[in-house]
Amino acid sequence: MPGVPSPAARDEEVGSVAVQRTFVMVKPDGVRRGLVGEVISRLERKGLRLTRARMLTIDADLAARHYAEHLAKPFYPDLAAFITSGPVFAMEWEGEEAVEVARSLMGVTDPKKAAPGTIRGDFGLLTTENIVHGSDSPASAERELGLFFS
Ligand code: RTP
Ligand code: MG
Repeated sequence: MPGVPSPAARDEEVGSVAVQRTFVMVKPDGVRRGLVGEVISRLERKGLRLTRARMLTIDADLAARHYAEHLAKPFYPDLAAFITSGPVFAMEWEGEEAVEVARSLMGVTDPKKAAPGTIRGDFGLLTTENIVHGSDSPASAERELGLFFS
């Protein structure tokens, strides 16, 4: 019948919805400041689903693997010292376009430039101590989830 999609076409439509999972982590400054609940609440209210979580302290080896792309950068020593400075809260979140949605809720890297209404924009000031991490692509999400939830 014209205009009525066949069951196969409907299946394709459902399949095209980009349900993703992403890795989000409250960094040591966020844990110290009691912002774990705030971060969870914002992502939950947006409609993302929390599917796994654990608290841990990152050691130097995990820091180097997680931030492998930044190992040669001048800021890496400060970044490594900070990310290993206390417990973090590591999470897996799921939902439509979860990678980009989580990043948009976080705001840009430098909290001074992050828009009000974002996590970094509302709670941060320093580039290193920017409260939260989120995967920057679906491939990064799979790699990072493997590091923290293997
Ligand atoms: P993240 O990976 O932590 O979610 O942050 P991001 O994607 O927004 O930023 P990225 O470029 O991946 O940088 C990782 C972390 O390194 C610190 N950083 N410092 N001093 C600097 O120029 C500088 N640039 C980056 C930040 O803490 C950033 O979150
Ligand atoms: Mg990054």
